[in-house]
Amino acid sequence: MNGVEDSTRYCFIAEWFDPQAALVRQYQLFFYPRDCSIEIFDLKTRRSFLKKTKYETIKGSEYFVGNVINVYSRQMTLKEYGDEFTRKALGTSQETTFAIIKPDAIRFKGDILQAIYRDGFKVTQIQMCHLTKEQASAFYAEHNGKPFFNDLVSFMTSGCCIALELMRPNAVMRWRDLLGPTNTAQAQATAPNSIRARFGTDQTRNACHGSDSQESAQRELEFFFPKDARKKGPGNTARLSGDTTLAIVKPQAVKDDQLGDIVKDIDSAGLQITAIKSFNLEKSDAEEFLEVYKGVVSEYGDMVVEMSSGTCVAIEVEAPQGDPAKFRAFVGPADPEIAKHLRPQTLRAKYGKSKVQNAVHCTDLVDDAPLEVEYFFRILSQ
Ligand code: 3AN
Repeated sequence: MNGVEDSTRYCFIAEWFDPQAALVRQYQLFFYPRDCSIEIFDLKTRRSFLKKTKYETIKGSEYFVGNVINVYSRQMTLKEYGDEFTRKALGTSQETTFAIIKPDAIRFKGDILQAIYRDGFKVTQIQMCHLTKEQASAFYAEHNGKPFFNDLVSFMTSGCCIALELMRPNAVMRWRDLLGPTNTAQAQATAPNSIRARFGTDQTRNACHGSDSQESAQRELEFFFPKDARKKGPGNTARLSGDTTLAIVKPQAVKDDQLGDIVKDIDSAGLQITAIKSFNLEKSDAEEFLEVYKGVVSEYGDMVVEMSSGTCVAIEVEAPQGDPAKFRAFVGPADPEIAKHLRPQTLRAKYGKSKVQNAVHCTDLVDDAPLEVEYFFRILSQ
């Protein structure tokens, strides 16, 4: 949204689930980039819901269709563009595409996520899955009958993969460019910096998938990340076996493009990531999840606001030597300032900004690890 004219006004249709009335309310939400102000109308009552107010907590880059924004603790989903002007102005600059990190490249997930961010993409949804034969066959239905189909399906079901929604201007084309040619050997010859050249093996085991058009992207996104909550995409890979612990890359760190660096650090430390999934927490979910800190930590209220202020990414990690406390030590002291002095190699020392925006939440009490993992990967995932 650079170079906007003074009078520019973007319009979105936004929804908010009103817990008191137990219904979804619809709004017209205006965003004025010049002074970062917003204005909201209730579409049903035709009344002003929020007068034009400067609201710098939400950055211009957060206004895109599909995103969840936090307006004075109300979590609003931007459902669609509210007028043609906004659709034209933002529709192409905020194009989305679909990507998969395939089973052969799962060990390079940190490097691949870093390459994705370096190329100016945002990761707007992510989930680690283990496809069934039926799911892989349905996803690649267009190749059914081709000589490589069976090999492709058995490869895609041979291990975990990571499904991604990526966003940036011209996302479909740009991701295809970054991927390089389908055949890894050709990619190495003609596009040595491409992802397939760097991380692929051959024609089928070629590190990543990318949609070939905007239509395919929308269809493939719907397959993995259905918009209608009642539809089910492939499930997550959480073990929920009592020997894992939880890390959450918090909304501020996701917005600051630190997800790739954090995943890379966890992998490089030899820790085993067993599940990954993005979430947008309601304030009530964040309150419930963080309840153990209520009345104990003075930042509780701010922690709730931060946790529900945008997309966060939950990561299930195998507890090192069966001990969640060892993972907590890797994440570091809660206060990044203290972490920088005492444990400069920890995640919070490297990526944290403040006690509340400390990049990563991890399970504090050893006994709570299975409960926290369950909260995200079973209860919230239902
Ligand atoms: P791309 O992913 O480059 O768009 P598609 O959509 O034509 O390629 O094919 C889907 C996947 O099928 C490829 N990513 C690759 O893994 C596999 N594949 C395509 N063509 C062949 C082939 N000739 N031999 C073996 N595998 C292939």
